[in-house]
Amino acid sequence: MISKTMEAALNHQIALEGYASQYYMAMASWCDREGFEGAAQFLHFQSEEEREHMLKIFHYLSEVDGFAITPAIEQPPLEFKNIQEVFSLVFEHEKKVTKSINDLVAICYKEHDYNTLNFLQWYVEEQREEENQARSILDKINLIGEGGQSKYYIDKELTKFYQAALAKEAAGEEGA
Ligand code: OFO
Repeated sequence: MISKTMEAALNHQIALEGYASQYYMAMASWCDREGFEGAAQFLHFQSEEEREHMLKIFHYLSEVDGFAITPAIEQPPLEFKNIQEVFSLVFEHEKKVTKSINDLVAICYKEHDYNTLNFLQWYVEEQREEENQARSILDKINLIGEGGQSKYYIDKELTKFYQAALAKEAAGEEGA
């Protein structure tokens, strides 16, 4: 049986992960319209991942006799200044999620909820990777700069990030 405090905190996380999925989907659509095909593929992939993160907590709550709340669909921003802004926002959002996961871990200690603490270890690791990935993408975008063919090269790099994410997912599935 999970405490009401922990249940509420996990439901808050469900909403945050769900919003990340919507947010990245909106960014993917913007990228698609602006001709950033690789970036759009990458962001659609991330959007799916965030939905999975949301569902993982959803199912966990049911397993521990909690009540998982389906979050409202909040309209994310639809327009962005440029591709730099898109990935700065991704990075900011991932940092926000990391902070929220750390807060959940702190609640686990406070409540002596070692089941949930154990469950959250996966998220701690995942956030380290996702924050690092977002930072690497931003570094690449900044390195390429704003020259004539920069959009082309940025999108090429994003295609590589997408392919690496796909490969990582496939390797995880084989190992499972
Ligand atoms: Fe990238 O946020 Fe989920 O955990």
